Amino acid sequence: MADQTTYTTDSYFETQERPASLDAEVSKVRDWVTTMKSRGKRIVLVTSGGTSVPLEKNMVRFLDNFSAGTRGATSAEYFLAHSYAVIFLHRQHSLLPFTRHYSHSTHPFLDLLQIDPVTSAISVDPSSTSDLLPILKRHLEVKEEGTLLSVPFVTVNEYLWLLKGVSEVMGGPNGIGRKGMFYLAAAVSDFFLPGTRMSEHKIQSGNGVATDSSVENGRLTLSMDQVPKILRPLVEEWTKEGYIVSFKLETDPSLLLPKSRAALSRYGHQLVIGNDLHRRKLEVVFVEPLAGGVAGEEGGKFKESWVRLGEGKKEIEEEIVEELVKRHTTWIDGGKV
Ligand code: PAZ
Repeated sequence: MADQTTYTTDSYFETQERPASLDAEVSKVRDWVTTMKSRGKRIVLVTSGGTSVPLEKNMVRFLDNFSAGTRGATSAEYFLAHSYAVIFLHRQHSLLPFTRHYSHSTHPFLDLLQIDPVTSAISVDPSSTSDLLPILKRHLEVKEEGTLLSVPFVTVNEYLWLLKGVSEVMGGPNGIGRKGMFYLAAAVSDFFLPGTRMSEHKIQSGNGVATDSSVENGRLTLSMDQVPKILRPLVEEWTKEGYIVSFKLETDPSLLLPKSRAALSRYGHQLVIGNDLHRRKLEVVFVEPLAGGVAGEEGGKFKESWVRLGEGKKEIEEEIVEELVKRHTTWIDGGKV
């Protein structure tokens, strides 16, 4: 197995380390799904953020990508507004629903606060109250209802194991069936360094003299393997009845439609949302299978519809989620979308 470069999902899970906390996380998800199901809820799994690809087992260095989790966190809020229960599978420290409005350096939370000079009591600056109030109200309501389950991961390996575990719960015999949706917005690495070739400790440069097998003449060489295409077992094995939405990100706009169509033909799921890196907050394209639609090179027939940030809407996710809820309703009713 040491020289393997392409993995099936089975050979991946047979050879790559199972996270120690996996069973506890999946068991939490199972209990929560049972509760939400007993309340008659629809459940959406939202995946969000980037994935880290460790270069060392005691991870000091890693490869990563740009995703801050804006799409996932924003969409989760709109799904909650449509009365969905949300499993939020996200990269640790990426944006979270509700708190995203006051995160990091763009709109820091401390800037909302003021101190009374006499009593030292802390309060919200009145100029911020009208923005904060509806967000805080929704945050507290959702907490009270327990309809948002947060599941963090860091590495691509943790992501893959959790996606499998959560999907098997949602799609299993006591799962949520057609009332489940999968909204796969995380930007998942296509490449990883398998455990067998990963340095145990921090890769040493030895002050210019190579001390590690991957460093020669001061140059670090990485040889990475392909992450298996996880959509196939998701669609074919883990959750046969769920409504599955994957995302396709491209930087060359001419690839957006062909690549989205190719993904749909290959995996046979319900919808691919194509987005261009620079225009992703303004427009996305829905690509769906359709009898009588436009024939692609792959032989399948597709319907394409653009969703654009509309007048009076602050965020494109509001429109994306509105469209998906309609399609999911048709899916639940057993009709063709
Ligand atoms: O996290 P973000 O809002 O900055 O970006 C969202 C996104 C572009 C990562 C997402 O919309 C997406 O396309 N995810 C899938 C990427 C891919 O694997 O092709």
